[in-house]
Amino acid sequence: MNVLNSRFNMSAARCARIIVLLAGGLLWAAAMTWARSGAGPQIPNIFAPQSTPAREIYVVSMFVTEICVGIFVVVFGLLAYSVVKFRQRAGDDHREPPQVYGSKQLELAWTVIPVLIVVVLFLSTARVLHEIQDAPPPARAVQVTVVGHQFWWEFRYPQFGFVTANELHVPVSDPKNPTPTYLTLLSADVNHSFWVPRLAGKTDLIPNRANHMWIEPLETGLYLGQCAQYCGTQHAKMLLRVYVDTPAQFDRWVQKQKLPAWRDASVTDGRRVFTTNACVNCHTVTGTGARGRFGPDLTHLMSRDTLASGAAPNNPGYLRLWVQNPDAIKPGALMPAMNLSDEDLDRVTAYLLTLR
Ligand code: HEC
Ligand SMILES: [Cu+2]
Repeated sequence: MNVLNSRFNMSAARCARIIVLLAGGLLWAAAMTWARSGAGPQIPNIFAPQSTPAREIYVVSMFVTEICVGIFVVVFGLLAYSVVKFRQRAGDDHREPPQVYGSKQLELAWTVIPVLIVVVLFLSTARVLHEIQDAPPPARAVQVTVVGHQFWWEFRYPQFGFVTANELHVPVSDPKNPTPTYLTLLSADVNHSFWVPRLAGKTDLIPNRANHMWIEPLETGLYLGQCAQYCGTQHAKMLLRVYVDTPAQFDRWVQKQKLPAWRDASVTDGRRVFTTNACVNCHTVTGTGARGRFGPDLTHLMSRDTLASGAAPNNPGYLRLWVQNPDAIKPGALMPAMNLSDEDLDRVTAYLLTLR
């Protein structure tokens, strides 16, 4: 019986060892693939922060990780040492080893050291929290009000007096002359969460409450993010795109956004389709009667690269498909299919395409 048992134990131990090795190998392969894909600038890689708050969070999290790895190495080292050193040997007398009770030194060591570690972790975290949450906006800061909607983002620029959607433009910040962007986060319906991993931590958008956060991107480019709080069926297609522009690009973009909608005489028919349908109840196009707020502002629709919060590229084909049947792109989106005739669909698409 005993022989059987020990044989069984040995094969179980071998199995466990193989499983651990396999799992380790898989983890390693996943980490390598992930690290390689993380090299692209567009991947929202939390290990490649590009903005002051994200960097501070990264530094403190690495510091915490280092301490934890240190603890792990010490504890595991001691454990491995004892397992090897005090293993069962041939000729052991099987007596209990000497027991140590009430050693002041030991008790003190394993109380004081962990307390010190926790104090260090607490203070370094509190410092970063304070630096991020209590940073006063400098005079040159850009202010943006972000309103979360099911399932898209509204961006208001109160300093410049215009509203846009889904694609946030901000200037790159020069540390010598910082131009961070301060965001006021509101919600029109349910909870959402603003998360662009390379720019800052995530902050929720909660109905009847204004939350605040800021970003200070230090390099130009496109940064991707995502609504990080489940908000309904199309939550997964509530993507965020932050374009970090040079100051000159940003100024040019702002000047363009401030203009009323472009009026093109060749699309009068399409404009009529738009203004005589319910589109105007949900969408704003400045300079026309359309003042709806339920859907994205369309005044400069064609200045955006994507449609419906990153759900599709903004090109004539997808634009027509969207107006014909939003569910084809984003099932459960809160824009109804408007049942336009094919001709009206062509006309209104031609009109939308002039909204540069
Ligand atoms: C009941 C309100 C409602 C009506 C009516 C409506 N829309 Fe929309 N529309 C929305 C909402 C909400 C969205 C955002 C959907 C999303 O991204 O989840 C949207 C998105 C859009 C977009 C994409 C905007 C962007 O920035 O990505 C276009 C273009 C558009 N609508 C055009 C139209 C046209 C043209 C009509 C009329 C034929 C129309 N809409 C009628 C609510 C409406
Ligand atoms: Cu959301």
